[in-house]
Parts: sequence; structure tokens; C-alpha cells
Amino acid sequence: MEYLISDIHGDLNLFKKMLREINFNFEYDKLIIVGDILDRNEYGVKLYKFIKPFVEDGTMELVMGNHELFAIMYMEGELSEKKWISFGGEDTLKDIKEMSDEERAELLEFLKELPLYIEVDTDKYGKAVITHTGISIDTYVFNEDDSINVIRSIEKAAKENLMEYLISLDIHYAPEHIKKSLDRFLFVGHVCTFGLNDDASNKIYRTPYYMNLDCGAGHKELGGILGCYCIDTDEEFYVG
Ligand SMILES: [Mn+2]
Repeated sequence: MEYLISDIHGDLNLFKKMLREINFNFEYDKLIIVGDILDRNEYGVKLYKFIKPFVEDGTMELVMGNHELFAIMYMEGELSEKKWISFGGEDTLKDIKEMSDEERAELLEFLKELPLYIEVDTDKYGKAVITHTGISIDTYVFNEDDSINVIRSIEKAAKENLMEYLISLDIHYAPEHIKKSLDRFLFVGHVCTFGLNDDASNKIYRTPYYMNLDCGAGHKELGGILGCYCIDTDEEFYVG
């Protein structure tokens, strides 16, 4: 089985609870995390240490989220402590400061190698792309048939301004005809689903063009939980 989880935001315990909930088989199953393992909750660095061996052996994959980029920028001197703390980085920052130079270099290397998107074939949605925010309105690349080339659009957006791409909310505001012309279904996170669902529920947000999996584990004060989607069975799972 192949599963998707997004925006765990340092809640290692809730993540482990989800692995038990879905009966995750480390030998046969695969898990793709749609970005933002760090910040907001306490154990972002512990979560990184927990998933690292599984990313290395291919059991799990992690797509880059804006909070992974914040950590890179901080370690490279491009983001101040104050600014990162304002984005929820306080606990991550504290743990990074306690790391040895070697551990810090390893973390930086791990984060810098993260992909911006992963392609996946699904029975229900056909060819799909898994990426943290979706698309950027200013960087559409069109195919010859006037459909929007999702992969090339993501690459263009990231090349022009990676930070802008990784914090983009554009997919949620794109007009229907634009969403209709995307040449791939999208799996995204980044925006809490209780802000998207008509009934303000924290369940996975589904549209004909994309699915948003950020059920708000980084915002428990607003009722957030952790959601998981199984690509093979179209099932949803929740722990809170
Ligand atoms: Mn995000």
C-alpha cells in the first residue's frame, strides 16, 4: 500500500500513532510525506531522525515544505532566529543549536536533497503529482494542447523563487478553468483543511483537481489532527 501524510509539524507521537492506525508495514508499504515535518510542535528534529533511515532505504519519501526551507535558510545564514521563531521554529531551532557540527551538516545535506515533487500513478486520478503547495499563478507553463504542464510549472516557479513557491496559496484561488486545465491531479498540503472545507471540518479536502492533506497537526489549538490517505484504496485515516 502507498500512503500520503502531510504537515506533521513535529508531532512525532501522533505520527507514530498514525503508523499504528494504518498498520504500516515497513517491509511492503510506502509512505510519502508532503512536506513540513518541522516546527510548530516540539519534536521536529526527533521526527527527522526517526524518518531519515526510512527515507534512505526508500520506505518513505519526503517532499520539501516551506518549514524545511526555513531550516536550510537558517543554517545558511539567510533567515534570522527571530523570523524563524515567528514561523513556529522555536523548538527546531533549540535542537539544531544542540547538534554537533557533523549532525548539523548531515541535516542540511538531507534537507537540501529533498525533492520538490514526486510523480505517482493512481487508479482513481491517473497520473498525479505530490508537492507541498501545488502551483504558482505567475508561472504556468502550457502544453501544446493549452493544458497546463504541472511539472514544468512547478520547476519554473521553484527556479524563479523557491520560497514564494513553497508558501504559495494560489491553487486555492485559481479559477475553475485553470484548475480544469492542469495536466496532472495534485496532492498537496500546506493549508489547513478546516479553512477549506465548507463545513470547516479538519478532514482531507477533496476537489476534482487536487486533494489537500494538511489536517492541521501543526494547529491543535484550532482543532487540528493528522490525516492519512491511502492511494491504493482511496481510504482516509485520522488520529488526533
Ligand atoms: Mn507549509
